[in-house]
Amino acid sequence: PEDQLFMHDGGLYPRIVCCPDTMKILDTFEARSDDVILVGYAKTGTNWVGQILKELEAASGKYDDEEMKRRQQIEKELKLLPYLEFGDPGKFERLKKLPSRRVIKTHLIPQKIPKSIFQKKAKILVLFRNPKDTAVSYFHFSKGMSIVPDQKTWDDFFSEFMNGIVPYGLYFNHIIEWNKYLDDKNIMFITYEELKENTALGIKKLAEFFNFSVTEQDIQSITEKTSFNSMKEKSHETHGKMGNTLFRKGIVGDWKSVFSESQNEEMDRKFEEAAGRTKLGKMLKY
Ligand code: PPS
Repeated sequence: PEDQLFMHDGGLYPRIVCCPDTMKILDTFEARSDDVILVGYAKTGTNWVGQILKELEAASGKYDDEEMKRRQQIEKELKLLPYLEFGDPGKFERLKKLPSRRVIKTHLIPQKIPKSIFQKKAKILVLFRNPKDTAVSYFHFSKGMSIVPDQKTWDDFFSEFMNGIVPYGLYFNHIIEWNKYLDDKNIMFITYEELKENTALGIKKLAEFFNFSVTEQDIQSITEKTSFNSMKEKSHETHGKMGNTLFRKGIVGDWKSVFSESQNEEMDRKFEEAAGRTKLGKMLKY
């Protein structure tokens, strides 16, 4: 495991994208009060929801073509990897040059979220997905990316996932920890399933929460632009070779074709024993 994962402050991180020196200085990240923060455990749909937020920001900012190009150029030059914890430690300096409103994504557990995000009262969207589909998505991704050690079969992966021996640790812990923030007015919780069921409505709720001023028409167009098929079609442009692994199926309930009866029981039991008892856990019924 040392090859692919490293331990920092009690947490496991993927070496392929996270650097120990960056993890050490996460708290030097300087948030702005108007930052748009998206938090979600790996494979919960963070690329999808991140794109929705970027589209909302652009529509709300009413940037003309020239301004849009200027922003894209700055972003390109800054060479910022897509998650706060990814890349070299110099990124926190470079992030200061990114024009507002910045959309910042992370897979981190709340204890590791840079403190200035809370101090500046930046709004945070916390995304969850039912743990079974999350595990299946993670398995396919880890095979494609070799970010998890020795994941040759689904059974191996299932066992590691249930024991938290995967990047970002045990998914259930994220639920238990975020549950403590349920009453925080600066934090909104949403599920992948809810967003899938009625995407336009979900996008509308996100716009209201982050105070994006958009029209019904904007919401319709963002719904279309961020559909699974549209994002998959563009994935070579946006994600290069990784596109095919990342935009896999984009559906709810894929776990049913993968989980064995006993794995299903084990997950139900362990979920009920831990995260399932929390209020947030009850929102994630699947
Ligand atoms: S990562 O690698 O942790 O950043 O992955 P993440 O983006 O969080 O999650 C990947 C899963 O999200 C699905 N996805 C989508 N679903 C619906 N609509 C859209 N537009 C969309 N884009 C990505 C993606 O297919 C992964 O789920 P699975 O189940 O593997 O298909």
